[in-house]
Amino acid sequence: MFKKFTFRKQKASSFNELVEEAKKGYIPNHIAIIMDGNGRWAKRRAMPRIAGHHEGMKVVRKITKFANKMGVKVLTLYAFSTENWKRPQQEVDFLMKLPQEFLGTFLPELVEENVQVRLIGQRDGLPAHTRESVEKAIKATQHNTGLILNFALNYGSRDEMVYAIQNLVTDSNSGKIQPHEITEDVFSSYLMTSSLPDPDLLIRTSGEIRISNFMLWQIAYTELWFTDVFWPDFTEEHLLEAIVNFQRRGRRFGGV
Ligand code: V0D
Repeated sequence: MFKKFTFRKQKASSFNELVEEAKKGYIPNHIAIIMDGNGRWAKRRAMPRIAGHHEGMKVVRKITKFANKMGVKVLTLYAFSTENWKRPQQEVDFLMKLPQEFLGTFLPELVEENVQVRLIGQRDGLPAHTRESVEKAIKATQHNTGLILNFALNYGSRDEMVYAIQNLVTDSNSGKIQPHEITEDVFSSYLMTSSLPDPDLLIRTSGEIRISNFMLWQIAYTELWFTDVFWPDFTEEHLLEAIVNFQRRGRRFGGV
């Protein structure tokens, strides 16, 4: 009479199975992340903002490892913007010590995992201790061939473009380049990301739906992924979710 309900055994895919499945598809070469929500994460726990930043630093390590494991080539992390100097001095001082702390603990691990550290942003504006520890890591990892871990520190996209124009005009005035020779590729080569591919996927955490002066030129064709998750709560599962969603989208770069 009645058709018996048949419960087809739903195979509960483990996280590792989902990872292997995703790896069969197209993995974005370059993922950029705006690591937002550290302060709000702390406030929710009645903790000082710096506690959120510190927790966020641990997530950087976890996500770097996972991106490397997934076969991502470049991971750009927006750690400090040109606007962030407006924050309370104490908070800025704390943030500027994070690279040292991070590298003091994890540099051997990055070397071990063949990660290459890079930096975009105006180095001149950074405190000497911050700049020196990052430059030491860049040097120690410059020949590594695995994931490029590109930190955006004291970075602003408009600032980057103005700086590019200054150098371009200097080269034009000295006769190194003619105006008609300036193409999109030439302009790109004057940006701080010159040796990197454009991001395929940009992720912003914590529910803000803005770009906030991040890689404006470079994200012309980038897929955008916004999540409500605060950066300190961001996990490998969340990154996998963003990658799987990316794989489902058809990218046409303006074609059909
Ligand atoms: C605070 C969330 C790692 C965003 C992550 C100076 C805000 C934790 C670094 C880091 C920050 C930078 C360069 C480097 C090694 C590590 C970092 C800053 C903030 C701003 F070579 N986390 N992190 N830098 N936060």
